[in-house]
Amino acid sequence: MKYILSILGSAVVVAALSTSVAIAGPGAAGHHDAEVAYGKPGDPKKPARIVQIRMGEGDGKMFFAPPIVEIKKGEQVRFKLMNGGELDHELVIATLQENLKHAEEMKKNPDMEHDDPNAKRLAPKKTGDIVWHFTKVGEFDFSCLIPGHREAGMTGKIIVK
Ligand SMILES: [Cu+2]
Repeated sequence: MKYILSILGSAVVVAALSTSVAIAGPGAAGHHDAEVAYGKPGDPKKPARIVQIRMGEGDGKMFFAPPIVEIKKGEQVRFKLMNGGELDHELVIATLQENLKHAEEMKKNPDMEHDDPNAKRLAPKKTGDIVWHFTKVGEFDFSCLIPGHREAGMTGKIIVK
């Protein structure tokens, strides 16, 4: 395992040197492509359907627009995220159960930042992408897990058919 990890480590260094693309570090090195209940990290080199999602707040609420995204099984999607609000926001894709659990953890550690393939945090007026490959049918959640935001309306649904 050590051997594999060191190969991965040097591949990341080479990639980082040869391009200026930031490599998002997943929680567990070596599990980058691991498939989970809602699919797996996308391959940015492969074609993807573009889905734009705007994040923001207003009228005492916080939102994702649109709040529902329909996807075909097997489709790779590039979410183009735009934070149009005045506060930091994030989008975390997971099962509803995982996001609810994660939201509780965030209340204990409000400064926890996400830099995983299924999540992106953006400062006001910033844009960013998540590329995700939806390999399994089901209904999944996307939420902003910054304390108070999900409760204020920052949650949406991904339906994979
Ligand atoms: Cu938010």
